Amino acid sequence: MNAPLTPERFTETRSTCCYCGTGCGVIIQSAGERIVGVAGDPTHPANFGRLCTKGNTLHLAAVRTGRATAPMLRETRGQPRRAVGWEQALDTAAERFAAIIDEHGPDAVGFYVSGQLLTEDYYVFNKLARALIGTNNIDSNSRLCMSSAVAAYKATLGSDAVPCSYEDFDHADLMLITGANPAFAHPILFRRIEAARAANPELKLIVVDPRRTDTAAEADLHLAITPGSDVLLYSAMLNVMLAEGLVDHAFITVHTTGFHALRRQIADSTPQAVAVACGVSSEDIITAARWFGQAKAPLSFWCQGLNQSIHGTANGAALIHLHLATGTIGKPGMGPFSLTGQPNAMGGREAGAMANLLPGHRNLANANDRAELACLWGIPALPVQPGATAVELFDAVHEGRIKAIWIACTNPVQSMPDLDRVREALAKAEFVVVQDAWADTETAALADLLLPAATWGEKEGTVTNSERRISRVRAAVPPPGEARQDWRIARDFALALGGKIGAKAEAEALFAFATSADVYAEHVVTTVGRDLDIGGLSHTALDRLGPQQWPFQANASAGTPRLYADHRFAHADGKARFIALETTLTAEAPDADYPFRLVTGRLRDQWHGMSRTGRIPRLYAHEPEPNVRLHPSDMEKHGWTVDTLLRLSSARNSIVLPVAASEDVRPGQAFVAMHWGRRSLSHDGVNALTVSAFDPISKQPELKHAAVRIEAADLPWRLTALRSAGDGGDAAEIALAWRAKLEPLLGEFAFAALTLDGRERPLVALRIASREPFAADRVEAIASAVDLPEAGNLGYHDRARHVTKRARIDDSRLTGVLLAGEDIAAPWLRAALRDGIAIDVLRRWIFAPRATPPVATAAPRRVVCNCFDVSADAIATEIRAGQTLPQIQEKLKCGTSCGSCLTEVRRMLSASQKH
Ligand SMILES: Nc1nc2c(c(=O)[nH]1)N[C@H]1C(S)=C(S)[C@@H](COP(=O)(O)OP(=O)(O)OC[C@H]3O[C@@H](n4cnc5c(=O)[nH]c(N)nc54)[C@H](O)[C@@H]3O)O[C@H]1N2
Ligand SMILES: Nc1nc2c(c(=O)[nH]1)N[C@H]1C(S)=C(S)[C@@H](COP(=O)(O)OP(=O)(O)OC[C@H]3O[C@@H](n4cnc5c(=O)[nH]c(N)nc54)[C@H](O)[C@@H]3O)O[C@H]1N2
Ligand code: SF4
Ligand SMILES: [Mo]
Repeated sequence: MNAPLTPERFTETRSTCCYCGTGCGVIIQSAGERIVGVAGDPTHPANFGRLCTKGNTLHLAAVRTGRATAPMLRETRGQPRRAVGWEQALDTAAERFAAIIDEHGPDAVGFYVSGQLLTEDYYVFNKLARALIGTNNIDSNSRLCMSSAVAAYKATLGSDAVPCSYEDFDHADLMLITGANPAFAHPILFRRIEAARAANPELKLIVVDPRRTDTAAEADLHLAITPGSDVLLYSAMLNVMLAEGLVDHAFITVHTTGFHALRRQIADSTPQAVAVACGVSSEDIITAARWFGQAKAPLSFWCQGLNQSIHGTANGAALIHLHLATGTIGKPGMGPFSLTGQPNAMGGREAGAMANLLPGHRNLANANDRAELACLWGIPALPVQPGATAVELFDAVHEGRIKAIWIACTNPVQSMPDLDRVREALAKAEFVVVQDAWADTETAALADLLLPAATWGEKEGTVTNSERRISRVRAAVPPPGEARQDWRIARDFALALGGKIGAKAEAEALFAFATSADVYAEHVVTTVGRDLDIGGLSHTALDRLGPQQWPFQANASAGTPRLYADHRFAHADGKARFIALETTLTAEAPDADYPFRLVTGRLRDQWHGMSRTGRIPRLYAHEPEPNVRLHPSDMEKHGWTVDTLLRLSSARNSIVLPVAASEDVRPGQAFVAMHWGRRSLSHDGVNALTVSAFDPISKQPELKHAAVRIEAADLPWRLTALRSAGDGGDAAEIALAWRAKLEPLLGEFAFAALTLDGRERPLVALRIASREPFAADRVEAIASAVDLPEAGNLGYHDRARHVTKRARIDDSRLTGVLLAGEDIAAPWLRAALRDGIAIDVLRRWIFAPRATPPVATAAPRRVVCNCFDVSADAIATEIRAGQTLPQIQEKLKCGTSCGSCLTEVRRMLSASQKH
């Protein structure tokens, strides 16, 4: 163990958290070339010093395990990749792209980038695609995330701008949170919502979510609607407001158009008429409408529950309509606030790096916008042919229209819907480039050329958060090995490509950027005179002034917290619009073949495909294993007990997961988290099942919903392998080695899950299930992959029962276990390994087929508070003893640091009061 570092021994660098769109300021603590800690930045206006569980552990993800450190090239498919120098890597890429462009035209190549890139990265990629190559085939994973919100804002308000600020939380008297679970997905914003409620007990909270999330559990009114029924709900609310005189007719007349048409369209959507389709009572709909209509300052929030829908644009618009009808926009405390998911989804929208956008909030479809940009870039014209959006992009690759694809900072083979098709597409592509910070992602596995990118803590640039606030991202340490900044990789590729397509001089002129500050300066120019005008900003200005909200014009002294204060909207006539609404529910309605409604979403402590959080053992403590959640009544009906392995099938594919009981989902619904993919499972996880149908306006796919069939998987034969990394060891490194060795076998397993656990003594856990017992040679292949061969370890073998057990002992402690054919002791052995119980206590029990632990200390536990490692059991014990929240916090410390567990602790308390 290293000696603790005193503040004098580390350097502090101010930067921004690389996870969610809250955009918290962090202070990176580094010693030499190592990041050793993080702290919240007390001066940052997004978080004032707080960080959530993920932000708090950023330094633990700043490890080398699994990082991409050198360009790797595969000359022939099926062969391994080999390390090459940057020059050769970029030259090869340029040659392949040039050949394809030469033969098939510029639209035969495409770029798929990410809301986790910095604005500068985005800008260079965008210019590369449109100005140098001459294709609009550049889209972003923001298409899976925010594009419905973008489309809804544009259609109604005329521009893609979140009109509100975080400070509005303190002035609202009603909050409506819909299709969002900020208690998990935007925890620091949720802390600010809690603070606002504490300061103003009159502040009401309505939550609309099919599930009873931690966010919903805090609500004064929770509407657990049927997935996809949002438009009906908000239309019915508007009907009530109209009937009860709660709309602002003067505002509607002066500042909007389209109201009469909408009014006609929704006339039949009364609370009574929609209650059944929405799955909630008409009384609750009326209450929600009255609260909203009577509020002086209603503030509404939405995220993926609305965006990821085949009518995501209508969902957002229907919510914005409530604000337009009541004139509650543009003043303190009110307005429609779309929560951005990724740290720089907003920056990507500003830089226009999506198929239908152009830099500076320009539109590709607008000839004027194209001409302006061509002039700024000094090129004759921009390509006109619309580019392919995410789903269309992979479809085009599948159909051979796009032959080379460049994927940067996103992991589509985990995050796109209908993954079989995505895999097939990449297999058909002639050339796949993946630019990622880590080498072991699902997408990286399919790359012909893998380019190592610098990441958080190593990068320079800017990001824009949910409230339009631009913050600096700064490097504290150099990137590992050969890894490079993303913008620089894109620039160097552009220069190499220019030489191959006869545009060397043009490329040099277009990409004359020496630093990311140069890139930013040019980005700023593209915004001047536009709604997001940041003419007054530069890297140095941001360094001097701190994070700022746009617009921030030249000579401004402060940014702009609130838009539309004068109620002049961004459409040419200055008026906001009510738009016609699509009211189908979901792409797939449950039927006799696929009777369950699958809902997908996020967990508190994991980030997307887990390439970062999935390496931090303690971040598994809150949700130790992948599962599907069903209502207890559905489980009872089918005779499924907790942990039964179930097969979930959609019209596309099927996967196996253990079941967990949850009263948070309604009967007939199933919930699976989006995080677990092939890094953790023997299959693709939930996106093997999801549907690629998308909203016709925003092109955002319906990742939230699918119809599925669920049945018992009947996989009675089990194998568990556990391995401790020892005190302070790197369990992620062990998992990486296991996965590499198991790779050839994984496809044969109906179900396998690889997870981490523990804290001071982290461990790796592998679970496999099969219909038939594995033959001895296969058990030995697994045993050797998990480093538990027969030689040198304790063993037990029962041939008749197909049972093999092994135990590894180092320094008088149990450090590894293999249980094949009989693993009922796995839970307590796992706890014993994690707690480092001395072997003399355990020795005679290791191979015993017992389900209960022989020693009191080793009980399986789920951790609720990650800061202080407080388990659900410990909290429950205090609650049973009649302790109050302050008393529990005083004793156990849970919820006193980052606060991410507070909602859950409060839920446990209120559940106990009900019983
Ligand atoms: N811990 C964590 N935080 C994250 C992320 C992460 O990976 N992990 N990712 C970030 C990103 S990129 C994003 S986009 C955000 C996403 O943030 P959120 O959108 O808040 O998170 P989700 O869990 O995807 O979905 C929110 C809720 O929508 C509900 N929902 C499903 N269908 C419907 C419906 O038809 N109507 C309504 N009203 N609700 C529905 C789900 O039950 C779910 O609780 O989180 C960001 N923050
Ligand atoms: N079923 C279902 N599917 C979903 C969702 C859902 O709710 N349900 N949500 C969707 C949403 S909202 C989103 S945003 C997407 C997210 O999906 P992805 O974008 O695929 O998610 P990540 O795992 O965050 O991928 C980011 C990748 O960039 C890499 N990386 C990290 N930092 C850097 C860097 O600085 N440079 C480079 N070049 N690489 C870096 C990481 O290792 C990782 O591989 O998932 C979508 N998919
Ligand atoms: S809320 Fe958490 S994940 Fe989001 S930016 Fe803040 S610290 Fe990072
Ligand atoms: Mo997202």
